[in-house]
Amino acid sequence: MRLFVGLDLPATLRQRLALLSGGLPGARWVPAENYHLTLRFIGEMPGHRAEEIDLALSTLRARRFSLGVGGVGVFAKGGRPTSLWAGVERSAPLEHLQGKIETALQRAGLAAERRRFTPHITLARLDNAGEARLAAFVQAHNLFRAETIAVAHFTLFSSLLGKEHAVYTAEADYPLT
Ligand code: 2AM
Repeated sequence: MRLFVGLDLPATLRQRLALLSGGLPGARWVPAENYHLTLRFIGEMPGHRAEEIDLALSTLRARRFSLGVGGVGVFAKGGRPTSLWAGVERSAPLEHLQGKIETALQRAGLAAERRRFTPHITLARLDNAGEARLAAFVQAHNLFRAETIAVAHFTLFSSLLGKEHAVYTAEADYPLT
């Protein structure tokens, strides 16, 4: 199973984000049902490890919090833009939850994540998006702000890679207190 820990998003926010799709040649837009915020990518795990991970996550205690979403940005690899995303405000409770998940997963035997946590919601993968068009898109949507959302649980997702898009399934939800 390919696993990751994340936040699913309310329908109102998905609808709002979906309005950003379009008007950018070279963008493969993520379908609205796939929008999510990754807190920790895990990767391929055998079934028995998935159970240990679930157990570790279910003992974690953290508080509910609200999350601000706004702005758009681009990730690039080797100078080439690879993905377009909506920004997520960094906040102490979000960082705290992410840190607790990291600790729980390390206790369950996973190697430490070396990448810095950069909260984002991927809107599109980019193949040869023209630089000028991309820059114009980012500028046009930089003032984008969505309603603040209430985060009351986090989720262990499985991901089945498909030809067009991945299929994400919520395997377990963990309530925040
Ligand atoms: P992305 O949206 O920025 O591409 C499920 O695949 C989630 O895990 C996606 O949100 C993806 O982030 C993230 N992800 C996929 N592969 C990853 C990797 N090797 N390292 C970190 N995150 C990854």
